[in-house]
Amino acid sequence: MKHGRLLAAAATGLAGGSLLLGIPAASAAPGMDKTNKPGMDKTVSLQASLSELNFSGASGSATATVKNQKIENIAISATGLAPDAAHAIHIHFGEDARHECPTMAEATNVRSATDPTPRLSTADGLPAYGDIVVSLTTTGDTTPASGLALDRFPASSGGMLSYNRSKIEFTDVAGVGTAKSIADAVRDGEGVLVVHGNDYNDNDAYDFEAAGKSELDPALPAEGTDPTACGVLAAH
Ligand SMILES: [Cu+2]
Repeated sequence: MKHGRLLAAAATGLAGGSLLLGIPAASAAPGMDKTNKPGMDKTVSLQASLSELNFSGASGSATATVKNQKIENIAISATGLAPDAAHAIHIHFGEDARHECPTMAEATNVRSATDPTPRLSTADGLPAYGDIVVSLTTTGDTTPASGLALDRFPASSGGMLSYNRSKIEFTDVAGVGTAKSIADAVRDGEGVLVVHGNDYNDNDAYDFEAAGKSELDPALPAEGTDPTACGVLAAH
């Protein structure tokens, strides 16, 4: 099974990939938001509308409730994804990021020598959305360390995916901020939801033929890690 082998590679390639995602931030100062006085119950409902990246045709929506330093619940539904494949999904944030989705104008790659279609890697999007701060896995760890654990991310079925998980704690992320500062930023609408995974050559597998190796982990195909949909989590 092609997928099975990819999943195993993803699990072993995890540590190296997440290291490469780290971008040193200038500072990790605690949030100075006046609305976040100590002792106040800080609960915010967030929504995101997911739009395609990499010409994927994917779209979707997400809702999340964030209370203090915890995601009480997050629900995501998306369609038009690479069918029957695992899709890494993260909340990204960076103090110096623009807190928005990248555009294809920021792509620094093409798919291949024979297919010059612009290709936006995960790294290409970092100035827009920042680092991984939460990995939206289906089970177990949800920290950035699980960012490439494709065996624990939801898989699409016929290109459709739905995800729901409760009680996810924000954690301190080296080079990004403390759990509190990251939770504050996400409640303030600075978190960006990114869904990854494209089947550029429509052969029903993440392979190295279409776009080569992932910049995050050379053991993974870029197809498995390039962003496919994105939306800013904002209050409503
Ligand atoms: Cu991501």
